[in-house]
Amino acid sequence: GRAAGSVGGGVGAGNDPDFGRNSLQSYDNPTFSLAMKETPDGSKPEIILERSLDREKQSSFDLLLTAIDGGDPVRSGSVKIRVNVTDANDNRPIFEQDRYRVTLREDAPPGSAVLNLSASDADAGTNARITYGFGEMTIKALQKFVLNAESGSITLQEALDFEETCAYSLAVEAKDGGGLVAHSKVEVEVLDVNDNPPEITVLSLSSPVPEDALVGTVVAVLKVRDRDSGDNGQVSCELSGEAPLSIADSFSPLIFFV
Ligand SMILES: [Ca+2]
Ligand SMILES: [Ca+2]
Ligand SMILES: [Ca+2]
Ligand SMILES: [Ca+2]
Repeated sequence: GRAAGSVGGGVGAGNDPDFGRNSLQSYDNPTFSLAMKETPDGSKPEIILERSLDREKQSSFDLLLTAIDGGDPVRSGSVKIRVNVTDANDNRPIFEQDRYRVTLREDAPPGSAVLNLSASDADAGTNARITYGFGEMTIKALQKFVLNAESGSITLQEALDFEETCAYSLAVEAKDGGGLVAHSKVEVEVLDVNDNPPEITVLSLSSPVPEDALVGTVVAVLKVRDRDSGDNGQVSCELSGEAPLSIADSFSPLIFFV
């Protein structure tokens, strides 16, 4: 015989003349509806998806399908149906931070930990499985740093030199198993260490000096340089020994006067 479908506790029975002989119910869910499909073997209830699914909000639905006869007293039979939602890769990974900043002393030994990247993915299984990698970067930066694809940890691979490069910008990526990618940046600031002694260069030297040289005669012109920065590169000079000479500090070349 024919039957009417209803959802939500009896809504929508319609004007089916045979309503009452058989009826079907599912409840609790606007996501699914019941419809009766006419087939040569009679009409059959079908569960129809009414709304788009989101596994990240609800990963399964428990439905109760009840059939009621039209007898007196009414008899019914019911079956529980669980609908599981499989995951689609509809979320890309998200980095904890859009931009990371770290500072490293230039004397940090190779192998030093720089940073642990962390990204999350709302999907499930391989769709949420994240691997890390570097994006497009200078060869120099790729030589200095290494990134563990599984753990997201960045370590120093090669010694730094503040005097050569005082900052690096690392482009990092997190990719899920379905190929969606997130991007972030790591700004590495290298801190100066006093690893260079001052260098003294003799630019000119008048020796021997005649004994009748006038007081104030320039005897030597020197250049003093320190490759470090700030206080580490500030140089002051002193002269020791017994000669009647002094240092005049005229910008960078230093001049010795008699
Ligand atoms: Ca994903
Ligand atoms: Ca998903
Ligand atoms: Ca120095
Ligand atoms: Ca230095």
